[in-house]
Amino acid sequence: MLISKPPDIPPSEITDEAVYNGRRRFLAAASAATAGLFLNRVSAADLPPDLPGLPPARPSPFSTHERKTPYRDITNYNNFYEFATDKYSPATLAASLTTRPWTVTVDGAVRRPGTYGIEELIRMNPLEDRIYRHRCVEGWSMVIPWVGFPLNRLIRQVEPTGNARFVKFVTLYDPREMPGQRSDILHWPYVEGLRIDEAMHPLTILAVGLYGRVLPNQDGAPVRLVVPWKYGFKSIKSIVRISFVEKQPLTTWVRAVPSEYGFYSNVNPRDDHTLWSQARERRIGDFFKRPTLLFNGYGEQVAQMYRGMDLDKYF
Ligand SMILES: Nc1nc2c(c(=O)[nH]1)N[C@H]1C(S)=C(S)[C@@H](COP(=O)(O)O)O[C@H]1N2
Ligand SMILES: [Mo]
Repeated sequence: MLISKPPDIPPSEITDEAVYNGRRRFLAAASAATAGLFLNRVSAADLPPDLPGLPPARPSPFSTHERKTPYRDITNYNNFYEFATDKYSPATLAASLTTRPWTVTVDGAVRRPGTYGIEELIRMNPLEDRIYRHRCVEGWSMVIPWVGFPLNRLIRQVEPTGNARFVKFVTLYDPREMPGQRSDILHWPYVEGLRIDEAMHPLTILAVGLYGRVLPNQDGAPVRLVVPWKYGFKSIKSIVRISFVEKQPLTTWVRAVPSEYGFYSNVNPRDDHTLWSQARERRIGDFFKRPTLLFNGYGEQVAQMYRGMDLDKYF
């Protein structure tokens, strides 16, 4: 993510990515050479370490069957500005975040507002394995096996009123725990939002795990949003508040750079307002880029929500 527009776009992110991919390929080649493995085979280091498990999750028909991105990539290449603006240090810096106990407050235009402990949220909602494509606006993508539950389950429990047109999500604000919040690189706390029908959509989940284990901190522990047809920045991490509101919330990246980031931010290969062309993407671990798909390939499920809307205007 970039805060400023040209001319000071130092493509540091892009360079980062190139360096990262180069390093990764080198490591993969080296380990394949020594162990005689095929590049794409899952090795022990690709699987989660001994984090606490979660209740059993059932597979979801919404999962993609594409090859999953290895665990070590999903957990070592993160955007989490509360910890750092580079993608490598959240893996270590986020380790100290206290994620238990943790509560999520649900309030606003609902009949049954409440505050839920994280364990309670997990207990109340049957978990599912959801293997989703994840597309960052910076041009990289992954395939991530989340564990979570549909957000619409929680929404039904709190009974939104007719005034609930949008849902606003807020990340923890605690500069002692989140060192990035001591700088004003973004306006804190991180805020995201969805239209109520997007929030109710069966593809929209709250994720509490990854690869069958609890979420590592750098991926948004203990609970984060996942909206697979939108750019990654919509999928807000480490949520403490979910509010039902009448007006479209002012979200963090729209507030920072309104010309670049829109409220909707549906993945769209034709996007031309962004700094980067969105036409293609690099799947982490792949050498060649691949074409980006409208709605990140989830158009069949979500396109009807945007019928009649000018997607260039509402980007
Ligand atoms: N609170 C918070 N949520 C966030 C971010 C962030 O910096 N802070 N980064 C976003 C961006 S740009 C992306 S691409 C995804 C990255 O999720 P991942 O690290 O689990 O892949 O998280 C999103 N959610
Ligand atoms: Mo992103």
